[in-house]
Amino acid sequence: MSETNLVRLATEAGIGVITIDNPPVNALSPGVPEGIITALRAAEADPAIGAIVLIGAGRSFIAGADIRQFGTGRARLPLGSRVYDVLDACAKPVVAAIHGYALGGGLEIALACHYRIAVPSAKVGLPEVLIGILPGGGGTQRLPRLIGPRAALDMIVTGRHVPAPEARTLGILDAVLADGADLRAGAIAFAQSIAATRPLPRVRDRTDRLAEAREDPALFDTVRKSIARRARNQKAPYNCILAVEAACTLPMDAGLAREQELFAELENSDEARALRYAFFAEREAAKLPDLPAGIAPREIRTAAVIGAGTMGGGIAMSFADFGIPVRILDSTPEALARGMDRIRSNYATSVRRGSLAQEEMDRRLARIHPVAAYADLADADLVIEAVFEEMDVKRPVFRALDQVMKSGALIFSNTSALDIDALAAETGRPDDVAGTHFFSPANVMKLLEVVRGTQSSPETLVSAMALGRKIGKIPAMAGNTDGFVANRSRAPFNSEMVILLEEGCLPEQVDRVMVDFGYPMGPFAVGDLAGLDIGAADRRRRAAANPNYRTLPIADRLVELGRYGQKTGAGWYRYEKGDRTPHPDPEVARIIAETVARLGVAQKSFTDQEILHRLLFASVNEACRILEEGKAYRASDIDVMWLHGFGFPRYRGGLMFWADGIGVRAVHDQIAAWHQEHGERWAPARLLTDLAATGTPFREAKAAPMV
Ligand code: T1G
Repeated sequence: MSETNLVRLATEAGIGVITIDNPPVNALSPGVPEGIITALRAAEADPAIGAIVLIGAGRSFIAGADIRQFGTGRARLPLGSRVYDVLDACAKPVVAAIHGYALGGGLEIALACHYRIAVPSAKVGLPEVLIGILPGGGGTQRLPRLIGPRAALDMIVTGRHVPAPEARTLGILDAVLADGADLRAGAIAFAQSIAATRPLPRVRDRTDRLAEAREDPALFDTVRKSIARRARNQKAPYNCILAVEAACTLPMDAGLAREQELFAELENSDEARALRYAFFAEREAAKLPDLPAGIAPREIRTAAVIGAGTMGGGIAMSFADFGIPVRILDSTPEALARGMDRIRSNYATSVRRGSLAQEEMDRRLARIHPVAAYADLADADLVIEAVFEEMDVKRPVFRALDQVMKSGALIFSNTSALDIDALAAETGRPDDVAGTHFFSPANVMKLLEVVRGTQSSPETLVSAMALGRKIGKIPAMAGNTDGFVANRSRAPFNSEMVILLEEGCLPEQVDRVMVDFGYPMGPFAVGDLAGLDIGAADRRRRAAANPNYRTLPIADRLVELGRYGQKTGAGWYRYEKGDRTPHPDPEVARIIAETVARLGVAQKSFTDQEILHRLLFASVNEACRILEEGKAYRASDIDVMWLHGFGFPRYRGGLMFWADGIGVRAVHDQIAAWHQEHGERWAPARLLTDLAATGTPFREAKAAPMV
């Protein structure tokens, strides 16, 4: 599109209205900044124009710089001639008129204007830190001048979106229009009202709020300490703080130069490349390349959940949290009552922590309706089965749902591994059946693994993916295989971590390595949280189905001894009453030694890297098998699942992106060596061998057609 298409200038009642029109989110793609500069200069030169309005076409103001341009080496306009600088120097007042989003460079453009107004539903933010960089368009220098360094640090270091009313209170916005007001008309009227006002209120001239830093010299170190755990191994959050610090210690132009230096340190960092990759991988996962385009999802106005246990309750909350009325049923009134109590308790905890208002808790609870019979679910648009993870329990549920649910209702299962086709076969409408696998806690974890049955219709699959987005999840498609994609790719990791104990590791050593890598918790501590009895049941099922299944005697021994984890006060670790802190337990070391002696396994010491690679390479290998079997569309979908299902550190991009950083040949060669040393479980996947032979990165692997 030419600059004039991307940005156009019109004059209305003495006001020059500059409209940015770069769908879908008015990103500052090549031609957009240049177009704004051209329009500004024309408006400045036009005597018929007394003031200027900057507004976005479509659904938003400006969503920021075009993220696809980063890392491409594309030259950026030098300081002094960028759109922010031209706005800042404009001789006529410019009003930013904001709807939808003003994010990143979009908000920085608004900050370089003289005034900012918005509709109530608008949101503003500087989310650059979330993609591993920092606001490079003057935001780190202007925002502290406008709202003070403390509030500016909160926005810039967290990257959070700020709703218009709060932005008004903070001082970012000069006005928020009334509900339903026409933004363009409101902006023109506002521009007319200030057209003659001089001097022009340039943000760079505001220094009063910077006094906050002088009054609190410890401000920046306090923020650095407050983010230490969350920003572990990352650079961008700390550079954000340094940039804001510069705003409080340097004149504006020197501060802008310092901002550029700090930005340049980040743009091509591993952290930024990984976070940019994750951003686009999440959006790519929503695309179903083998389904016809343009399929409309079924409308979901009401939902139902079968099973009021931990998962069923969390799923019901997921609907209520996003305004969807949901009915919930369990096998007995007592079980249902327990489920409702758990839901109330979960919400009450959020209210107690201050993350949820009491009124909002009441509104959400009012959307969750316990019911006594299947017949009470009949007119729901969708139902999710979340009963006990046994086929003998699930089959009759699916038969009952088939009897009662209205025609066209979507019938989903939350099963984490069981055969979707077998469940669909219990109904007369297998095309309406699919898996929607939530991750615990279901109302918190973002991943929704959509599992396609052989007969799931395209409309059913599109509807399941749309449901994910509707309830704030990140949906990703999986083929119907044991463990689907997320848990199947994770299974070798879960085995290998225990096998390492047979060879000389201790749980706390493995956990330290994985926490240092960036996981919020070590895998053994996570096991204690989830319950070791659940893993043992899964191993029994797999061993019954596969005589070659590699058993885990140490893990089985703990379960035999009743050490299920936090719920029994001891598992891989010991727990003090009422305290969830894991403590290394000499009893576990004794159990390990006893088992090792019985197995006669040679002992060795491990480097941190070997522990890390033994766990993650095992899963990379399984991920290759999943791709070659056509059970996932793309390697980046597996990354999305690891980011949002297992807490893989986002600044490393995802399992496969991280493996690409090591190199497909190096990964292959190490796996081949472990194949020689440890046997068949380490046999390199065929796809891995093929990728290594051609040097093709994992993220460019061609998956087999989804089956
Ligand atoms: N650049 C390029 N493409 C973008 C984009 C961006 N900034 N934002 C969105 N897209 C694409 C996205 O990939 C998808 O493409 C489509 O638009 C719809 O997006 C100088 C350096 C605005 C809240 O970080 O947070 O400014 O999949 O599905 O759910 O200091 O998009 O359709 O092909 O997400 O309604 C800072 C990133 C950039 C904002 C809308 N800005 N975007 O969410 O739609 S760095 C951001 C978002 C910067 C300056 C710095 C969200 C959204 P496709 P979507 P949505």
